[in-house]
Amino acid sequence: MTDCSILSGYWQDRLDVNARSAIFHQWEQLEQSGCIDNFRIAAGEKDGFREGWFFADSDAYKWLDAAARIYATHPNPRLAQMMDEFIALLGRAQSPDGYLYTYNQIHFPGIRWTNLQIEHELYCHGHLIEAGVSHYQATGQTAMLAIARRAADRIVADFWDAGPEQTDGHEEIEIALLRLFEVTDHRPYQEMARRFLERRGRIPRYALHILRQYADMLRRDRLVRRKRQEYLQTHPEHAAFRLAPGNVARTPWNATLRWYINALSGKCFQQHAPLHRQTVPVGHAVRFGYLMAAAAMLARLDGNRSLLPVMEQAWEHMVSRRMYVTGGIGSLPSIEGFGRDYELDPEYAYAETCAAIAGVLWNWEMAQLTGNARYSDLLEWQLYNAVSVGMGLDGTAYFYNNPLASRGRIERRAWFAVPCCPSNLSRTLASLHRFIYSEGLEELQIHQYTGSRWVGKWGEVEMESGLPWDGRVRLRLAPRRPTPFTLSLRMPSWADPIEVRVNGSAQMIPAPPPVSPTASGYDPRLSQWLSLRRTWARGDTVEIAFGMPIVLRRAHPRVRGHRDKVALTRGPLVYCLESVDNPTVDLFRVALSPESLEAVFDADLLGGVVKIVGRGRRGEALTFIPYHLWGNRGPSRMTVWVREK
Ligand code: FUB
Ligand code: ZN
Repeated sequence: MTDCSILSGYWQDRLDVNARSAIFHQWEQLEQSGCIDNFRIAAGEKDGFREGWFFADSDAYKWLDAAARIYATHPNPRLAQMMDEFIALLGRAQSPDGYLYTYNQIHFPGIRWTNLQIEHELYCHGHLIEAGVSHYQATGQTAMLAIARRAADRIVADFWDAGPEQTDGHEEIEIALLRLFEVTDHRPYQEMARRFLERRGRIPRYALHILRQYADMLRRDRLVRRKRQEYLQTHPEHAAFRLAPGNVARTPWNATLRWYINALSGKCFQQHAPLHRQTVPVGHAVRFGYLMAAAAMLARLDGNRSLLPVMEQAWEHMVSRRMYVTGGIGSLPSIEGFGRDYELDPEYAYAETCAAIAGVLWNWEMAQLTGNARYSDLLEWQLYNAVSVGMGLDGTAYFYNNPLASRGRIERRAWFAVPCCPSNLSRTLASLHRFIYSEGLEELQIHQYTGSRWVGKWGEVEMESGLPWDGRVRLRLAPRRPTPFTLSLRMPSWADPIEVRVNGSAQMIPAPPPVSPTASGYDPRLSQWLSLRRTWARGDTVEIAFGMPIVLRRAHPRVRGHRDKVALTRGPLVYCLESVDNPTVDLFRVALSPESLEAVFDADLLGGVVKIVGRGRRGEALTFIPYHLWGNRGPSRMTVWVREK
């Protein structure tokens, strides 16, 4: 896991917050919300009532996954002890045959795999398995891996020859089984993932099936509520228990109707068509991203690329018509997923943090499969904007959905009734080092620019980077002996001009390819590789200067409500106006004077940022901050898109 270490700069600071604050805050919240007690109850060690959603177990597994990944780079005995104790608890809660799903174990003992479309049973097992893989990779210990394998073996035994109804409504198990295959080399895990993917979208009369599952879920939920009432009669003190509030999202008037249409057609769960026909991104955005990530992982692992054109088309469609300028996906809050082409309302934008994380996973797989720079470009953009916005500066306050405009109803919160994003974010941040370098037969690719050291088959590379504030990057190569290979550098879509010098001598930069306008105004397809082939020797240096002008991005004319509006970006960052910096300005009406804009470093603002200052057409002073930092200073209004006229 650690052939690359992040050593300095912007991401290093974020990783420190993740390791020193976020992970401990999340554990406290999991304890307070009863999520960990659910395992104690399942293990028969605590008398209590199981609380939280049926998929609550997954949040604890994602915490363990995150903790393990953090431990790999920030070892800490306290964290190790917390992990060990939790793993021991999981071992006691797990049924002897590998099954572990506290909702059924506690409320419906003996009942299994009955509501796969809605209740996330396989999704939870998937996160359990992923935690096992991460813990093993981080520590080399096998206790958690053994729990994960027992669960995976149960699934292989129960689902090997199952029908299409036996596929999960929330993809995740596929990624988990493939990750488990990667560390165990046990082929049935890979084959099981392939079968789950292959079976999707083939359930006969899906509308009827999902209605039955929905009715069954409600019936079971009513039983749980009744049990709760009975429990409260003997334990009145438990009546005070409250889950954290749900997230707040602005929804369009026809949200419920659209939920039904999406659910009955199967689109919400990517069950509307077999995978080889899923060329358009639809439905729940996290599920869609996990599905695509799993399909791409499988292609990488088994070498069968027959689905690659499907994924490429789906990606093109998403980028050109269904993605926000932040890289966020999902414009329909009711289904937490994709709307129609060009339907990108900034206030309704759901753009869940987990959906952007799914995008990162998918992009990384596509980058490895195709070697195309566009995927790493979008990965970077999503990380800096649609993912990072999910965690506040001190690691203890989160967003769930990430609109691009807020009139004051959305605030960061310590926790949510559905806390799927915080630990997902933490495990992603803790793995950033995986997305920076990749090594081919005769090629070293640099996908991301961040202060880091990489050790590979030829030797070492050290990188210093001023991003995202300053476009200067410096690489020092130290091959063990002079070695011929190609050093490929991603030329970001956002950089203009670009200068690259190898040992002081300037290199030719390829011109970006022609592209048609995207819905959002951001286009990762402009990114490409600069390939430098030579015999590299110890002490060689590459100096890069990425031009980072302030860019005024315009939405496609078919995106409603965006005419005469611009979104400001600089380098990989999207900017926004927040009322805290502009208390006397009407953010939604002010018209910008583009020629007045200037980028200024402000050491006292939000821990030190480059802000963009300028004027409105009536002389109003305007201050723009990086979008991912909004909401760190109490309640506020915010907008990314600003009038130009
Ligand atoms: O349902 C599990 C997770 O919680 C999903 O990925 C999120 O969208 C949220 O619904
Ligand atoms: Zn989430």
